[in-house]
Amino acid sequence: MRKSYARPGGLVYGSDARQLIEEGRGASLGGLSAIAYTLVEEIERSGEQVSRRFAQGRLPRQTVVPAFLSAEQPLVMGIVNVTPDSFSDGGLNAEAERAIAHGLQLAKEGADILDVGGESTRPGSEGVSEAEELHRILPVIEALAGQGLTVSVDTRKAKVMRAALKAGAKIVNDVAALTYEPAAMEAMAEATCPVILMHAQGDPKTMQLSPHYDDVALDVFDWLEARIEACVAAGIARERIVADPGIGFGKSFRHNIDVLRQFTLFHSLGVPLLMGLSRKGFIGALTGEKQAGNRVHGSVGGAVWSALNGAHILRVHDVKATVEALAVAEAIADPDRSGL
Ligand code: 7PJ
Repeated sequence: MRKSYARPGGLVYGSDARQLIEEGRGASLGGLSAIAYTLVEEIERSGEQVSRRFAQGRLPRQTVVPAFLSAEQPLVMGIVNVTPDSFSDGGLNAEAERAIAHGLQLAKEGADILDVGGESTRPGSEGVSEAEELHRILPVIEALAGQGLTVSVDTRKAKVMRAALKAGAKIVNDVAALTYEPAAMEAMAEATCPVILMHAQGDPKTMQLSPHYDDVALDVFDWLEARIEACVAAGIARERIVADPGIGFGKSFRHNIDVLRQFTLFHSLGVPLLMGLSRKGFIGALTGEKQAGNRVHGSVGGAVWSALNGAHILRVHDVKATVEALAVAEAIADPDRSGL
């Protein structure tokens, strides 16, 4: 089967971007006002053959940025784990009280969204029961949403999604892209909130054993495209969907690098994009930092790369470091809009 893909390239920023768009020689990347693409890599895949060439062109579908996102710069989603076995903070947030305090701190540091999760999906981890997951996260969601903060819930389970929305969560973030159980899709079809669909190959327990792709970026693209179409067919409006290539979820070191290098490909999905690479294993492999909690500098490098490639949401542990780094990159790329 033959299939064509389009990956935006020749990226230009700030006033240069706006000028090129006005002159009709560039188009906005992912609907973001300060990034333009001037070229498109036309990728043709037929069986095992992949051909690529850069040309002047446009993507088939232009992303419309929904109201809950910014068309100017990426939103920072701060991670609030309520899992005793969470790998990156050593279970520090095991108790709701600590998680709430942590969430409030991240909000103070500039997080736009707080992603509350009660089930670890790190490689090799076992799932938790619905009851346990709810017991962990509901008090945290209630407290943070009660403070007027925007909360997303990181879960694969329908019951947890419904209960979290009732408790005040405004976004559902699902690392299984609504495939964990049919009821998850039904729950989201009945809701009206934004839904983040993340790609994974395999389940958390076994996904890192032997991940395989023909072409990782194209395969992940096809999978996300199919999930978006399935969700739309099930009654979830396209404007509610955010896509995420799922760094570290059934991907080798090289797979992760290839997905990040070609990240702009995913703008062809026509929906906003989330990037989550904070403190993940490939950052440790690149920096030599074995302790997940010490991978802040490498993670910030990856976050800035993602922002410059048009990510709409960055999911991070280290909010202060990320917000400061983004402020510098954004001010240089677009000083007029940064109020300088
Ligand atoms: C991700 C996630 C991610 C989205 C986790 C960890 C593992 N949700 N939940 N994207 N990762 N959307 O934080 O390292 O990359 S849990």
